[in-house]
Amino acid sequence: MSKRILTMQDLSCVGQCSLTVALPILSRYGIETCVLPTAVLSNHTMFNGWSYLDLTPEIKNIYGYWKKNGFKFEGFLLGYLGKKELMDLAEECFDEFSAAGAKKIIDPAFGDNGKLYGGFDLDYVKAMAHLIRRADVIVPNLTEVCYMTGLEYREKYDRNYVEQAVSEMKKLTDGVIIITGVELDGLIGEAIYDGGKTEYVLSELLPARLHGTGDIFAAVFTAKYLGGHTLKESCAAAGKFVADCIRKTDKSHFYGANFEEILNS
Ligand code: PXL
Repeated sequence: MSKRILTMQDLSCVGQCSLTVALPILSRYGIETCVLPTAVLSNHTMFNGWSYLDLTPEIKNIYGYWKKNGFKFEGFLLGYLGKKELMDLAEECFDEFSAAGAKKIIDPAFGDNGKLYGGFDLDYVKAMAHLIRRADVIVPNLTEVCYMTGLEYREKYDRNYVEQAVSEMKKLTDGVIIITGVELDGLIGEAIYDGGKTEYVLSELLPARLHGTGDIFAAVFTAKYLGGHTLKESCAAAGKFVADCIRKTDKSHFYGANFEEILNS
């Protein structure tokens, strides 16, 4: 039986990311996916300016009807939320709409390459650092780890640094910690901490980094993990999917990764 899950993130009209990535990927993997759009943007924020319709004021109204209908979700994938006021609403969503055993997967999705995405500030980071105590699995990149924990951001690092990053994250959450986009020994992948020793899933490092690949990773990971695969298997599948997308994508623009061809292959 297919799982019914909820993904809460923005809807960017142009530029593949967030909902326009999560929805097709999760559906393709057989997960019934309900959406809670947190904002509608003309385009994602790597383009030159964007409009932003904040849907925060509508969310209580949506919850009212969900309560009335008794909706429950067997999993949650949170990505780019947009406003810090949404953190309390995310917690309310977990409290009201979790089916028994529902897994909460959170991608902080507020920065990369040592910088915050446009429109975010340190108050948002602080609110996210608080929200992730509720996560069963958190999938930040090193930029997000550094902002949330205060660890110094480095371009070059070794396993010790990554494990220090894991230790800092452990202060914020009891959930599984998966640090994405970790580059070690000329390879790229994830550091996974699930209570024991930190484990790594690494594969070929491609010369390009593309916008929106974090969202693709989170969606494939969620589909696999909620589909019953192990953390390591889910990371390996998601990492391979992202690498295949990068190989297929024209790198001269910001429209996002070409995941459609991979999804259909
Ligand atoms: O991929 C993360 C993301 C999601 N949504 C919006 C973004 C970004 C990254 O910049 O701008 C609107």
